[in-house]
Amino acid sequence: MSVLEKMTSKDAIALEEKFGAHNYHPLPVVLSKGEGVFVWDVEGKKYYDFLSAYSAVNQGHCHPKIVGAMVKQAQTLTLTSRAFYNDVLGKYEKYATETFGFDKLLPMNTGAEAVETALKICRKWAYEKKGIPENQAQIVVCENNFHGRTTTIISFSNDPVARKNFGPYTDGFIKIEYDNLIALQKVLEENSNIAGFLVEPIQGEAGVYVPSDNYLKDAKALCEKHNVLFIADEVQTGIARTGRLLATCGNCNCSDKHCSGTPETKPDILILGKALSGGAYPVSAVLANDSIMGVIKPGNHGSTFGGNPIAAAVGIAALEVIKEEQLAQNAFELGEIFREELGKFIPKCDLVNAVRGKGLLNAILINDTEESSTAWDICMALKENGLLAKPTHGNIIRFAPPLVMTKAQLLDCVAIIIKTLTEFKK
Ligand code: IF1
Repeated sequence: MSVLEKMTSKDAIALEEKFGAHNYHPLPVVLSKGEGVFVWDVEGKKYYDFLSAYSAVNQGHCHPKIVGAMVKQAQTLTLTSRAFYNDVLGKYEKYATETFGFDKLLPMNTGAEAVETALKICRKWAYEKKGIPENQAQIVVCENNFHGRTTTIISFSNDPVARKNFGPYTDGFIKIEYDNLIALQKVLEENSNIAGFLVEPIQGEAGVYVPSDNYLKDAKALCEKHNVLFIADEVQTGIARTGRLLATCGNCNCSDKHCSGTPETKPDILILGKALSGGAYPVSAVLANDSIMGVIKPGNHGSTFGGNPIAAAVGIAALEVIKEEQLAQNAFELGEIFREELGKFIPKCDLVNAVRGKGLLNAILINDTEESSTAWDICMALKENGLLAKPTHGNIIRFAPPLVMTKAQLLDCVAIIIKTLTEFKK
């Protein structure tokens, strides 16, 4: 078959099965078009996208402003490397640092690269500013974390599927229970070589685990007390996903009316990715103030594509869309409706134990074991009913639509979810 011939879903799946590494187990749907909150498969069936490419497509599929910026820049200058300056990167760095309220931005490409960059900055700060003896720095992380797939990052994962047989592992990390301030206080009091605390404001892969209301604020206060950097991984929770510009929003400049604007939760190092580009292009970033970012000197860190003109142009457009379309407010308001509607339904449905989340990052807990196929089977039924979602862990289904969804579309999706759960037979 010529690769140009229109292929069926079956053909496409067979090609990936034969020629692609099997590092994923996708839902059997082959997408060929995306627009706003909708995607279409190769047979032309239309779906609501309730995953948003793991919260990368917050601005909706193929947003015209973002695609337009990408195409325009791609026809002008794609990549110079950082061996030279380019005329877009500085504008992007200015816009992004003012948006999030930091002095400096270090541009990277993927979320994992940004996490690795943050770990390197934290360690270098620890040796050169805090005075921790070289190679003795420890970084505190949380049980059930997800920060990416590099060898160092999976070294501090406790997910055997992500970690096993990828050793030897990187040293220098201490794991504590998530949402447990006593555990954080204890580890900070018992160790003088702690450089930083890396935390997800909401644990996405762990099943959209929302911590106690005071957790981030009190964790940051403990870090300040012990001169430890508070590092927020907002790759998934950032860029308006949780109903505010950032889940740790401490930036009083942000236009989001729901933002508490409290600096108590503002991180020392902020990690962004995914929707920083609206899903159009790999764009990630690490933001910090000069007292921290100043430890990075020429030659200490870099990346061929980091800060390339297309990424910079796309990053500006993606952030402008978030503000112009007030997507944080929309996510906040639609998230309230989503949890309220499902909250009314769940007591009448034996299949679901609870709904939880913030903004439009939500999940339902299925009344079955992690090992069961129930969550997967429900997602297969949702697919038949025109809505795409995927289990995050055996018995949890994540629901994260693009933030451009209207109230009418959200209520339509709630109806699809309720219909599917009502009709579902194990
Ligand atoms: C997969 C989910 C997983 C992230 C946070 C860093 C990264 C991610 C908080 C790394 C990436 C993606 C990766 C993808 C599935 C998805 C994911 F939670 F979003 F659903 F795995 F947990 N920090 N999350 O969530 O960013 O290098 O991927 O750009 O690897 O299967 P990346």
